[in-house]
Amino acid sequence: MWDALFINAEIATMRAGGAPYGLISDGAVGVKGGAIAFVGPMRDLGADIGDVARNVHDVGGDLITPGLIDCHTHLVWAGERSGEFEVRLLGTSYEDIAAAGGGIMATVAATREASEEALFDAAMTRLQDFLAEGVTTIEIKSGYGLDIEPELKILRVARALEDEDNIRVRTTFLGAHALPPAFDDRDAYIDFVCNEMLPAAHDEGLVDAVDGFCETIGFSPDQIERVFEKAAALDLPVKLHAEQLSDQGGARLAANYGALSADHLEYLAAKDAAALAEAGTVAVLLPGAYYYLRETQKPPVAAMRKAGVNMAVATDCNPGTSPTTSVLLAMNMACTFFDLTAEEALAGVTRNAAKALGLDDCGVIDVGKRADLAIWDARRPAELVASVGQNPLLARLFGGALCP
Ligand code: DI6
Ligand code: FE
Repeated sequence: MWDALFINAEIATMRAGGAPYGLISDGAVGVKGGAIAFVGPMRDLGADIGDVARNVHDVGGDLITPGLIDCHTHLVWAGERSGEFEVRLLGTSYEDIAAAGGGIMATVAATREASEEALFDAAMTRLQDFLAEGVTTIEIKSGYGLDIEPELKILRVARALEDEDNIRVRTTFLGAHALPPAFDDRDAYIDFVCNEMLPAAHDEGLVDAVDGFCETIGFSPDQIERVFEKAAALDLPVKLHAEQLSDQGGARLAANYGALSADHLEYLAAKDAAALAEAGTVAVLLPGAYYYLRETQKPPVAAMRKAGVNMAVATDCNPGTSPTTSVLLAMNMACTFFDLTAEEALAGVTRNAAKALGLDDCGVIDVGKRADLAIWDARRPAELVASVGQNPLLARLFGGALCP
């Protein structure tokens, strides 16, 4: 039998291929040993639920979804960048600020200065917002250290967050995020990333995936390719910040390397959608960065949909281009700005977000999957997507345990 049973629920299982949202009305979810042991209509439960009687939760028609997954964040940083926001309002571009040594480098300077404890506390405060919105898995990138010790510090903090709270953390090494001041040659820095930083982080067991910033103000496709080669040699999956500010062909490169995801993609050429679909590379849409940079170029969502690309949605939580901790807001923006359907937005933070992290034990409600669930004060899945700045979460279940 079950450790706990949730009855009278509207269940958005997010299983692909069936009813919209994989919806089960008048449903029940049974949990055992941290996994889902039953999901289906109440009428399939049978009469024998007696021995879990104390752990039967009647949710009275409320909505249950998979726990949400944010598959792209830069959660661990120090300092703040409101001054940049002010000058951007007056017309200075994000690239101009980067060229003048601000932007990512401003956060790198503050993050290098900060102690591991201070970084942990700041990140933990942000993490609470994610938990409050029903997030059960979060990806966290390094990339604000850009030297061995500070990169390791960020990744250690990310791992420590997982130890401390009821959350699953996937770490991504983003050494190839920007050129640090100690280097004036991008190729030499990439050598350092490949030969020293990435191996050091990997040796400590701190890396689940490897990412890069393929951009005029970041690194060229050739330089990123060297990072991907090193990742392959270490048997680590790759992801890429691609086509955020210009079309560099990064998404094609990512697809060639069988990347888990290509992220941003505002400047993706529609014809390149096919390469992502073929490789099974998830397109991670980050509408918060689009909004905050007041971008006008939109990712080619219709072409990606037509090509059969799996699309995920994430916050990109970072101090410079997307200072938000709200997955629900990202879902809404993915619809209003990028024309996702409400169902695509919810799939983007559940089923497809799991794919973008290479996880196949979460992101849908199905027998055998982890019992990571969110219970909402809502009757229809679209309610989660349709509101702005509201949070109807009632409860979060992590590995079968109800979290406070
Ligand atoms: N693209 C982004 O939007 C973040 N990193 C990246 O490669 C922003 C990083 C920052 O401005 O701090
Ligand atoms: Fe990012």
